[in-house]
Amino acid sequence: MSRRILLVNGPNLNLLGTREPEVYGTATLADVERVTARAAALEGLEVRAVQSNHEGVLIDAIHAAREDCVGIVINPGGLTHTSVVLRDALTGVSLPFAEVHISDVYAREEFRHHSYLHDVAAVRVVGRGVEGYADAVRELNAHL
Ligand code: CA2
Repeated sequence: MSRRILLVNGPNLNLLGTREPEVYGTATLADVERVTARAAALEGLEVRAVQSNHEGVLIDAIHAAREDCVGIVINPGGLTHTSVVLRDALTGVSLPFAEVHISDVYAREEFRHHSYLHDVAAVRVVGRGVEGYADAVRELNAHL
């Protein structure tokens, strides 16, 4: 049976490819999901993808991953900088996870420099664009 990872994209990432190309590039969310699935397949992993603008939906998806996933790749969007709830969900399910940011958050506003996940993530990939999701899959798989 193939191992599965959960890909989580948080609030506003459904807008990828439609605005702010100078920050996030021109790839869409569908491209992100394709890049991730391709990298995962090469590692012998399947992907279930979720994107939501609602924190509770993301929390429920993370809880459900306990049943059938071996790890999580997550770009939490702005929740990175605000959400103890998301941190608690990720630590609560005890699955190793990779935190991904498309942009270089450290080259942007100061409020983006702090992550509520940074010390509990198994892997962090920052500022490598959409290909960063593929790097995250490979680096996470090394932890599985
Ligand atoms: O660089 C990243 O991947 C971020 O996680 C993206 C978040 C931002 O709040 C983080 O600081 C860094 C924002 C996602 C919103 O994405 C958009 C894409 C296109 C147009 C508008 C928003």
